[in-house]
Amino acid sequence: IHNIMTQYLPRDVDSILKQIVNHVEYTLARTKYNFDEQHAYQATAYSVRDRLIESWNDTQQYFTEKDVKRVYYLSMEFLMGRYLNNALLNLGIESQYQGALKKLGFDLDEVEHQERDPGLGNGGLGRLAACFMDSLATINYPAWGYGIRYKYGMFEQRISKEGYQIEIPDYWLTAGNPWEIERLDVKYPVRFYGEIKHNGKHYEWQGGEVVTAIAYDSPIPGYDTYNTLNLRLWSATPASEFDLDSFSRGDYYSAVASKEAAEKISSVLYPNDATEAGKELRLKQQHFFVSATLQDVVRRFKKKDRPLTELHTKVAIQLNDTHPTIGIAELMRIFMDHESMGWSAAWATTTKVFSYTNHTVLPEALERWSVDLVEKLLPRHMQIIYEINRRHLEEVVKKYPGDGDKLMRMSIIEEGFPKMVRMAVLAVVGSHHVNGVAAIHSGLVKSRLFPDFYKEQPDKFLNMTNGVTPRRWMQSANPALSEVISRWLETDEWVSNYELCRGLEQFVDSADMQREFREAKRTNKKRVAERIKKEFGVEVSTDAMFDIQVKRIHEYKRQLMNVLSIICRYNAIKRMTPAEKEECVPRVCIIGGKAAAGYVIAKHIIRLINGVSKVVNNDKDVGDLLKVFFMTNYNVTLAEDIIPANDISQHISTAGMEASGTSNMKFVMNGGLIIGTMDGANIEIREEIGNDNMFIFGLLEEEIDRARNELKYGGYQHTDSRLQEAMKQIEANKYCGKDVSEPLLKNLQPYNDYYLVTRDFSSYMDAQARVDEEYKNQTSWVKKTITSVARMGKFSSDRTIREYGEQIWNLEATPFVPSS
Ligand code: 26M
Repeated sequence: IHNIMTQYLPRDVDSILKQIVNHVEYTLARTKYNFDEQHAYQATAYSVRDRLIESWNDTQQYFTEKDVKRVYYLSMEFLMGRYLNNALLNLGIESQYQGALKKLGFDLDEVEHQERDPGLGNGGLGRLAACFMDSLATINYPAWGYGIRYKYGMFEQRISKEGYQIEIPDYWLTAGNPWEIERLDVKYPVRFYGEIKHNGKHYEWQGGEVVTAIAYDSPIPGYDTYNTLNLRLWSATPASEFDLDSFSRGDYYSAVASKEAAEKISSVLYPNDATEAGKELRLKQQHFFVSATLQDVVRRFKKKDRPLTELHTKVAIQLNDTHPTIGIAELMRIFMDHESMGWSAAWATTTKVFSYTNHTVLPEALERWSVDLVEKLLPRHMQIIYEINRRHLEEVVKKYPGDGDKLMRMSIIEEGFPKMVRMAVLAVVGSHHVNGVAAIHSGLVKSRLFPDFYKEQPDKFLNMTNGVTPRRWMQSANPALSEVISRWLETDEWVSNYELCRGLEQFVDSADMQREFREAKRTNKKRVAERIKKEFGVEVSTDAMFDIQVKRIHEYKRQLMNVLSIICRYNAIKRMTPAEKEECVPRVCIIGGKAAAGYVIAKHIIRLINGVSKVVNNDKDVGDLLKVFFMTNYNVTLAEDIIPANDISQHISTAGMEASGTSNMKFVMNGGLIIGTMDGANIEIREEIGNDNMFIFGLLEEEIDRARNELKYGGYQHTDSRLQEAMKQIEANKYCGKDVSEPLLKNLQPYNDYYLVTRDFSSYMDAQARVDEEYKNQTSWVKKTITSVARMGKFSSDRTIREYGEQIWNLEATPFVPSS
């Protein structure tokens, strides 16, 4: 194993040990003879951080010296997961740290488990941002991530003894965060409310409330490179000026209280995933981090003396969904009101800087803010948005005189009561490129979301199929399989060049390789079986098929269809003769995921799963043939534990509704097969690995509208007797009370079944039967998994990021090579 970084780091176990002990003594102020695992973690983290700080500073200085173009990835969410193991692997010093900690009486693995999982994101969108940071660093692109340092991340999920979800606040900073550096000197004022004045030359935004954004920086190491990027998260604090008004009124307490309010802005991550909440505080969060970021970016650009009209030659800004879209108006405001640029020059530059990634076509997820709210909170931005819209519509009118409908459709403002600002339209108008996140989704972005815009500027719209980092999702999460891959390929370079895994295919018929793949799988299943034993007190067999569906709970993801099919499987087992039971493939069904706190139906689905779990797991007739578990608190750390144990995973959204999915990629890379619909990246995975290596079922996207109408207007009613039986049992409250069963069943009535659960059900059951049949032939099964692992190269986020770099950002890879 070679790693470029080891040349530059003291790599002997003893000097590492010394550094750790030093931090125990001088950073943690503990005696070196008495510290526990948590202190060992803290000290280890600080010693790794020390190594990163040097490369981090060198990298940033190098980028500045070379005056390279940088990309700024703006995201409300960065779902980073734990840092320690990732840093050790990227730096290539894991074994040395293992040795040093061993000498101190600790096990690296256990020390790593002391780290809190920073959950500063909801799901796919936040995790994508994290994978992108890893790839940006690894490819040596000059890049920064910008976001919010929430005090409370994604809530911790617990399950009550009755089976309901409970949300616990996630104060993840209790034991401090060794991976961040507080930069009290990097701070910017951010204004809200107030009025607009014209001073004869330009507009000025005055009054209102001002908060200060403070920077917290975390180093992002790349794999096998010295380059280290920066993730800058902003925290809100009271502005330093005194509230003289309150003071002069002698109102000390309200002066202090108004300062307290500032910190609220960065206090909590909104735990919604794909449903727009429309809360004022959320818009405040957006403007807060975007304004601080743009001030920071412009300041950096202005260090060299040159006109701001050239900003786009050194700066690309990627909007991760519409959440940071207010930045388009904010940059215009900075250009015009602070930098005295005219409208045309300001707009020309702005639209060369921004690009926008759309992550969903669900109408309920598209961000819209009421004009009243934007006017109140960000009065100058509202003026600017109106002017952007006026000029934009002027062009439309010129081209399509008299076409009022077109005007309505293309307007940034939705006319209605109340009037709304459509953030997605603002993002499209203000960006040079707009991309979807998988081929089918990018097609829908053009045909469904923005057809009028696509017609005018077809080249503006691109596809950038998502990817995931093989460092975290294979090398780190699955050392057993990674070791097998490296041995057969005689290199570990596949970790940063996934295409090399193609080389595995030539050995697919080797009984040795097949055995090693199966042994790795068993290792991973054993670990999960132990976890199940500990958490549920239930013994499961590693011979059983491990069937996993983990993702946010949402109707379109159809966890309900999964649990319905589990009920059918249970009923079938109950009817089996002993001889039939002999033939039956045992399954362990694992479901996990959080429901947004206010998403009632999603919470009911969790309750039903827990009810089914209880009935099935306690039924003596069933034995090993079926076990069902709802794994609580699904997060990045839990994903790293269970994904490597999958035999099969479920990605069964209604066609056209899952923009991409990214866990589907992780599951296959870890040696499992997929049961899924023709949706999101499933389609491209099938293209890469072959139809024979997947279990595809269900209606196609182009069939959905018609099928929905048939259901709704009585042209179709399912006749699946298994489904009827399952629904009858639910109705009889066999698994849960009627508070849960009634609303769930109501949603399955033909006229209500928007997600087509009953329509796709038979096809789904057929696919499940094929899964059972194929699993009986373990040799052909493992061959399918080997072939799939070999062919997943497209889904490395390194490929994705290269495409963004070449087609959208226009970046050069800029590796820093230290001289010593
Ligand atoms: C909106 C309003 C208020 C609070 C939160 C939100 C919000 C937060 C996250 C809305 C959407 C959010 O994420 C959407 C998301 O995660 N989309 C997923 O993006 C992945 C990466 O591209 C895709 O793989 C998934 O298919 C897509 O669902």
